[in-house]
This record gives sequence, C-alpha cells and structure tokens, in this order.
Amino acid sequence: MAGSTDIQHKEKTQNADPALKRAPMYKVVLMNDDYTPMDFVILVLQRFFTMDHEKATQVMLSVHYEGKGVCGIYSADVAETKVAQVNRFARDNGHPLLCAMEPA
Ligand code: TYC
Repeated sequence: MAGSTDIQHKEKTQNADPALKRAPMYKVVLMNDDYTPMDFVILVLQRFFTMDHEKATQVMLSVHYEGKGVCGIYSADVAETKVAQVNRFARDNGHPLLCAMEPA
C-alpha cells in the first residue's frame, strides 16, 4: 500500500477506541468558469496554496479542461478559511472564480 504503513492502515480500518477519531479532512476545489483570467487563477494557486508557477499552471489547466480541480486537502478550519479567502480575493478583483470544499 503506497504511502501508508500496515499500522496506519490498521488504525484507519479498525480503531480500537471509537472515541479516538481522526479529524475529518476536506478537499479545497476550484471550479472552472468562462471569465476568470488564467493568470489570475495561477496567482490564486501560488498565493493561497503555496504552489510554484509551474505547478499552479498545471492545476489551473486541469481545472480549465476538466471543470474542477483539487488545490489541497486540509482540516475543516483551514479549508473553510482558504475557501473564504479565495472567494473574497476573486470578488474583490471582479472575477467569478468559485472555490469550495468537499469531504476528502
Ligand atoms: N476557463 C478560464 C479561461 O479560459 C480559466 C479558468 C481556469 C477559470 C480555472 C477558472 O478555476 C478556473 N479564462
């Protein structure tokens, strides 16, 4: 199992104490639209998701061609904050870009 040890797998699948729950995680996603400039989306990905220009361009293009794309996976608090910051930044700059969160 790539990226996960047997012990981590056991903890995830058969937790001995149900009170010891892992924090739920959320994907922060960007939606495509026809109006937000590509360079603005790249700027958003660099500023709020600490991607370099090359990675931000890849993610922006995958949203552009596939309709939606994941910017990162975070705890509920961090995901909510990123969604609010991105949507505020887009609106302040007159763009309809939409950011949302969904269970990971
Ligand atoms: N589709 C936009 C354009 O052609 C670019 C874009 C990419 C917009 C990703 C939103 O989340 C987005 N200018």
